[in-house]
Amino acid sequence: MDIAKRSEHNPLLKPSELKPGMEGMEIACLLNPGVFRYGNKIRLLLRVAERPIQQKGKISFPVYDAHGKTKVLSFDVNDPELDANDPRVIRHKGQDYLTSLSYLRLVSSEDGIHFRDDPEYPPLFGQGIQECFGIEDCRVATTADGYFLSFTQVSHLGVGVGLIHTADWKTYTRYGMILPPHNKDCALFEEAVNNRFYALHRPSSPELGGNYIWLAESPDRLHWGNHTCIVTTRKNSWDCARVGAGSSPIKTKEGWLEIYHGADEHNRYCLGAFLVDLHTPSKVLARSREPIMEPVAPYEQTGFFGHVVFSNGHLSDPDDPDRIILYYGASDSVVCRAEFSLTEILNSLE
Ligand code: MAN
Repeated sequence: MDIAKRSEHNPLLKPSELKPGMEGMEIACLLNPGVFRYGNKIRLLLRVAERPIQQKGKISFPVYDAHGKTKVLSFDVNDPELDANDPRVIRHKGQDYLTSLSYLRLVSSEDGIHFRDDPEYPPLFGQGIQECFGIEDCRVATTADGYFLSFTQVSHLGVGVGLIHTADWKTYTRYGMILPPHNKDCALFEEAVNNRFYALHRPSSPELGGNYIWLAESPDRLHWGNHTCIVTTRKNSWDCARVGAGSSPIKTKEGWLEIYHGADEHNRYCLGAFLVDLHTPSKVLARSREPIMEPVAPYEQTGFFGHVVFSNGHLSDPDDPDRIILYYGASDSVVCRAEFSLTEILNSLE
């Protein structure tokens, strides 16, 4: 059951509509934005993935070197040591690389539909060895203490969760890696519960366990403990291979509502939801049996990586508390918008 009302303006943003942010590169994909309001505007913190214009017979992609300079690595497509079956990652001589390098870029809108680059706010690029393959999929938590950005840090050392704080989108405090590899999909609760901060996150191990959603607790948003697994994958289901949190949970009378993504064995990404207790967030009260959104529109089915709807950002409407405005990446190529009724999502949970 798909209960999303897609915008008739979809896709809102395509790679060809923005100028590359890195010299000599093209934008390969626009993906999965963080979403927030600031200065009377709706802002998206896009994940922009860039790479050099591809030459026939080669796969070329940028990485940062030890001095933070971009360098391009290039492999011959016929190299017997190259595994390039997934357009997102390649393996060469046992080492994994990404086929593009992502950074975060702020675009602004008055109406939530037409977004423009905002030169006042420079992009955020990866820094240091732990981000030498880039930074991705940033969640923006809007709190009484400012904005907290939780995002994926990617390097040959692994994939972990980084944290940045800002109050004005011009000066940033980088706290480094708050959750070590392998971990991603970290969404912070926007307010404390019983004087503790909470976050959803997704550690994964290749052997025991799986790609499950966990809850963690912290006194300061930097040091996380009391980790508890709360949502696992389900056999023979749309979310049988992987689940991961979207953005900050939405506070409702019935509990904290989280919109999450689930993927199956064919890497088809859908959205579902679950509800946790307002006072004991480790207690899951209800969950979607069927997805609330599936990749059914043409732009969700074909692109850089087809059959993907992936969201890590949404807004509530201050004038209509039932309305959720969700922004999402479709086919890992374009940025789109859809609306949901909160009541409809809650009623669909089991
Ligand atoms: C992973 C991440 C996301 C991406 C999906 C689908 O979960 O890299 O950014 O959208 O895969 O490819």
